Amino acid sequence: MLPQYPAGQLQAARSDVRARSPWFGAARGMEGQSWSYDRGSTFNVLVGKGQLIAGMDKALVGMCVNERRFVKIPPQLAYGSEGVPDVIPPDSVLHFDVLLMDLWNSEDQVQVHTYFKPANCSRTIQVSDFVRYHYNGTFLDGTLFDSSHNRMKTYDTYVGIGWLIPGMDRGLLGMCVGEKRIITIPPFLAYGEEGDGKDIPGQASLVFDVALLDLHNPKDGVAVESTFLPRDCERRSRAGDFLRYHYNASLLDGTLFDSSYARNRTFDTYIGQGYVIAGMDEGLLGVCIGERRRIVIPPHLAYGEEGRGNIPGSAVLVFDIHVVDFHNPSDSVQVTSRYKPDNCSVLSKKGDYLKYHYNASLMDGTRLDSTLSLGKTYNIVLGSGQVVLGMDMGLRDMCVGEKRTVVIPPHLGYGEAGVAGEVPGSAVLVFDIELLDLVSGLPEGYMFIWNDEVSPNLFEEIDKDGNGEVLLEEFSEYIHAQVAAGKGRLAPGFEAAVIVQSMFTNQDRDGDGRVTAEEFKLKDQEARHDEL
Ligand SMILES: [Ca+2]
Ligand SMILES: [Ca+2]
Repeated sequence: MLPQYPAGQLQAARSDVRARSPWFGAARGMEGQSWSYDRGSTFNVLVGKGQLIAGMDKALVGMCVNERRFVKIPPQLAYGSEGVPDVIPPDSVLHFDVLLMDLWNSEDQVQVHTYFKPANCSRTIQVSDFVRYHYNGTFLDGTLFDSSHNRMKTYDTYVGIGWLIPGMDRGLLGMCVGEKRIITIPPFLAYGEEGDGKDIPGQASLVFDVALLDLHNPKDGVAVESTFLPRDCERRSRAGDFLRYHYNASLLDGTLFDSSYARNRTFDTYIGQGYVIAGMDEGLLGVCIGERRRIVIPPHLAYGEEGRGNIPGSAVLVFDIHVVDFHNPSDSVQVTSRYKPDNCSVLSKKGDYLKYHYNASLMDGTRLDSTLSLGKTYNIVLGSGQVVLGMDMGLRDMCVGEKRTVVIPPHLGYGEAGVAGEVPGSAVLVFDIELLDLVSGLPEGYMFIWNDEVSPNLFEEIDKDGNGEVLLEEFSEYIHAQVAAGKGRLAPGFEAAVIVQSMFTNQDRDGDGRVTAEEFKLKDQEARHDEL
């Protein structure tokens, strides 16, 4: 340290500037002797306060950071004719090489310079908010002393409640996510005279180049914004429903960390039952099918301080979701009649043979299948398990000419598995149906019935050649003749030959290929056997 010496008159623009400067200094008047200082032990002094020799007080005025000056001070502005015993001879001219590294004024405040502001800057940092930001910390001369970028990890902290140095607590206020700022802090609002550890010397002004990535308040709840609401929204999701939805998930700074679209598969889950993070469970309540929502979830309702996978700790999450469908396990089939003909008295029932057209689609309108594209009707026997249960239910009590929309939940459709390549798992299906034809079925359990009285000599009539036994050919010929004559009816929707074969086999008790009079019995005479 240079010895203090009363300052002379000084005309200073900034009369109480403190300077922090390294001295590669030399007093060349001393036969080459010099005082030299490394950068770690700067000379810190108030300018114009008489802490320096008059010449130096004068020479420092108007200097800027990183400026280097060579200063020559005559003895009358230095140590005069007396000098300093054993150090500076009388009448010495002193030469200094001064590099200014830092300066500040006790009147200084925190300086904030925003050099990037995002278009949407609605929410800004308030006292007690929790933030995640990246920063480079430098001294006024540009020397980097710390960087969160180098650690590859954001700095995470509360703002305005003393977790930070006062200058940072103030300098971060009013900042929005995506904004970039330079915050310049005088030492008395940073680490003061003591500095901080080996990195920050005493009396250092600090410059933080800050980029805010994340912002929330511990009091925040889930924020839900509906970005698209279908006009037709009769039903909203509630706890216990099973939802299928697509989503893009990102951090507040826009970093995408997950997407169902990338997997080309919806995310399927029960809601309100803890299968997803708390914020999602809440944010998915009250949605409509087809709705798009932005759900913003604070970390305490997401993955907390720990984070998970590529989700950093304490991160706010933004989910942009699109609800494809939802249902409840207690749902039945939903039938809406879109058209009924004037005469709608004959209604479909179990066993009836139906011919109908359909368009099948998913709730989001994705087309699955259509009989119209095949150019022929779909034909089934109602209640015989030829279609999924929901369809069987949706076709009941329908008259020819009627048009319906039938919504089928997955447990009455294709279930969790779906149909590979055609129907997604757990999908709700929509069928637009038009019934074109209905052939009344036979009473339950019958594959053939008589329209009229049964002939008393039935066996003899069937046994055409009168040899006392009936072969399949005789039996088949007889049944078909009865049907053709309108005396009997086969169950509609099945192969006649198969029915006849089955009837014959039932009568041929010993299975020898012929039915005897003994074997031949009417159904009504025997409880369990059907057909004849
Ligand atoms: Ca015969
Ligand atoms: Ca037999």
